[in-house]
Amino acid sequence: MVDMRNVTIVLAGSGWGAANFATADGAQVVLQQQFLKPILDHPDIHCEIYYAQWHLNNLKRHNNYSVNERRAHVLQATTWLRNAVESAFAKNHFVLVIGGDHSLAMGTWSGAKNAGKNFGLIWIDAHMDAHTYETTLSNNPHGMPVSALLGAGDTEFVNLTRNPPVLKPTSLIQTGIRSYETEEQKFLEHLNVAITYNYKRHSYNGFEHFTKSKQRLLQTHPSYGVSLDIDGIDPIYCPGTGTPADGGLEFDDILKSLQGIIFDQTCIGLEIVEYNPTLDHEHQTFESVKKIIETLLG
Ligand SMILES: [Mn+2]
Repeated sequence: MVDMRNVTIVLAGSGWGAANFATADGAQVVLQQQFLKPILDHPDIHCEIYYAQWHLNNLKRHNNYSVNERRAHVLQATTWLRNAVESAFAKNHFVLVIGGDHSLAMGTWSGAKNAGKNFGLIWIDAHMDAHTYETTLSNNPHGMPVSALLGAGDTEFVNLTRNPPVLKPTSLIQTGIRSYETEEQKFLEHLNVAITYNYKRHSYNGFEHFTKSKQRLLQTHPSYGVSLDIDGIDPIYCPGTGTPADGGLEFDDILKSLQGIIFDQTCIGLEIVEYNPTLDHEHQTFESVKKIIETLLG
């Protein structure tokens, strides 16, 4: 007899934190192209699914929104997401979040903290995402979630959780990192956050590294979560993303790392972000995201 797993899937189609608003469309494609069907049809899974789309038509997808307007929209989307995941985490559901851009991470993991979860986080990304409005060059909030989760930067981002910070520095491991600014690096290295840099293909075994990171976090936390920015993966597999960077993790290592993770009782949840369908080449990212979702079942 197999244990049932309760799963809550939240599709949060917001691109307000990114330079390219069409990052919002990743959630829509995942839903409409039935990428979730293997999860929904799985005999050992009870599933709840929530969907919100912050849609802008092509005429409105201009770049003239002020920093404050975009910040307000990011707060709206992350607040909605936090509320959507909080009760699911509290009921020990496996939470799967599909973005949208990476600013949504502030909502996902603030919700986990609010639900009383004590967890470590594996952050897979080409970028550190550890800017604040003081250090940013772009003013894009998808470059700021790590600082917010560590309790630094914009007060309202930090206070998405009732008891900041969401993460202690020892609760965070970053992997795939290869594109960042000095201020971010100084901030994280000063806090002694574990960062694994990844400039070239095959520079380390991504699967082995993921396994070790998980074991390390589980020595000091009862559970862990995963934040997957698809630009952490080598862009030859996932070109459809707003800020690709050469090199990165091997796709097979990602598939092996996440294989069967839905049934891993120590894993509280996973978010998959920064899939921008309008930037894809020959459906490569489409196929990769589909495969990532399939591998979650084992
Ligand atoms: Mn990111």
